[in-house]
Amino acid sequence: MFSEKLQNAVKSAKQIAVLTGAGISAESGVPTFRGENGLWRKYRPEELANFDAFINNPKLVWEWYCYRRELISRVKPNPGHYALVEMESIFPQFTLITQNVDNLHQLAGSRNLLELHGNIWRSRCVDCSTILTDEDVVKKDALQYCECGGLIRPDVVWFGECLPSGILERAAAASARCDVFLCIGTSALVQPAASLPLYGKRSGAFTIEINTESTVITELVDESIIGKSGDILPQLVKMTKEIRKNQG
Ligand code: BV8
Ligand code: ZN
Repeated sequence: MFSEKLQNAVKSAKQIAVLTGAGISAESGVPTFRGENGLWRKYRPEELANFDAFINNPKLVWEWYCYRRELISRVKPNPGHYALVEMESIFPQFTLITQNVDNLHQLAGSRNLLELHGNIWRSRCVDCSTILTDEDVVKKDALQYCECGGLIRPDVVWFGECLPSGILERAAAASARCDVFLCIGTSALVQPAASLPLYGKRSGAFTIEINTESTVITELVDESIIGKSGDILPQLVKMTKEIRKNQG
């Protein structure tokens, strides 16, 4: 399953950077964005995941997020999420960068985690930016208002919005200093997240893609492994432990 080159890279690696997308949560039952049963098959991103759409039709957008929260509240992390938790304990420097807002990495136990696009379980006031995490706000379908009177929105990054300050810089720094860059379950279409594997590649990291199909970056990575992350990641961790144990 794993080439000699990949095994050697993992054997000597000190710093690992991992970028995950919706594909790592697919086996938990969370629909991806662009797959055939993707979340966006019914809607187009511009209709929902942007600020103007929210201001023009807050009820539709808020209901879409409540629908996704309801769905996500019923799923669990899968072996792919747990494999990354194990990987974090193997490598001295391990940075997990996720585009996902589903909180499944946190539930699985990942610690050094950068959320590029926010978190669906947090809400935020449009006017005063107060962050709300209480479950009630999350569960109600009806629009919610802050004490200041501002409309409450999901605390996620919409198209056309900048990523949370500092997060992208930390993700780029981790990508530029790692020895191995793992890109898992992303179509690599959304910027600036999709540039991170290239930072890794350009800085000399051994770049690995794990995806059920090829993507726009497949040609660029050092190793493309086609398959489900929930199958491949546990095997990658098993191989890593063996190879580094034999290293003494
Ligand atoms: C920004 C949060 C600076 C919300 C998301 C015009 C105007 C403004 C901006 C732009 C513009 N043109 C381009 C841009 C930039 C834009 C962008 O990239 N657009 C793309 C679509 C062209 N980016 C932005 O706007 C970003 N901000 O640039 O700020 C700026 C500001 C103003 C003006 C200009 C620039 C903000 C982007 C963040 C958007 N928010 N999510 C929410 O979730 O509701 S993005 C959304 O897509 C999710 O976060 C998701 O994670 C992300 C990426 O999708 P993927 O994770 O890759 O999911 P996808 O379904 O696509 O792919 C799944 C993959 O998994 C597939 O490859 C599949 O094969 C694989 N898979 C499936 N099952 C498995 C598997 N792999 C392994 N195992 C399996 N079992
Ligand atoms: Zn407010």
